[in-house]
Amino acid sequence: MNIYNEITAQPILKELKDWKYNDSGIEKKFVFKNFSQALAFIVQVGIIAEKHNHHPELFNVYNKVDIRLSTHDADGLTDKDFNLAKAIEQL
Ligand code: H2B
Repeated sequence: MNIYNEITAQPILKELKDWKYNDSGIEKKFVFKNFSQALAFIVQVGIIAEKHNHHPELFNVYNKVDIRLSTHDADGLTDKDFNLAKAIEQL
């Protein structure tokens, strides 16, 4: 399994709009019209996460959802995180 750092993550991050490297993971902030839309998004992300057997850190306040992806078992950023981010972008 490839482990990426801030430098090696950059070419892949170029294809992931607004995802940023931070502290051995990648993160993005999503903003919705209201809580209901934010919650629907979280549910969709959860379904994808289960399919991938790879799980995000989620933080929600009203219409905002922050997602952080890192691979806990590898203690770093891996292809699993990029694959899940790409799937989330296709929602
Ligand atoms: N999600 C994330 N983000 N990192 C992991 O290392 C991880 C996971 N490991 N989901 C999986 C589940 C593992 O614990 C199970 C046993 O497959």
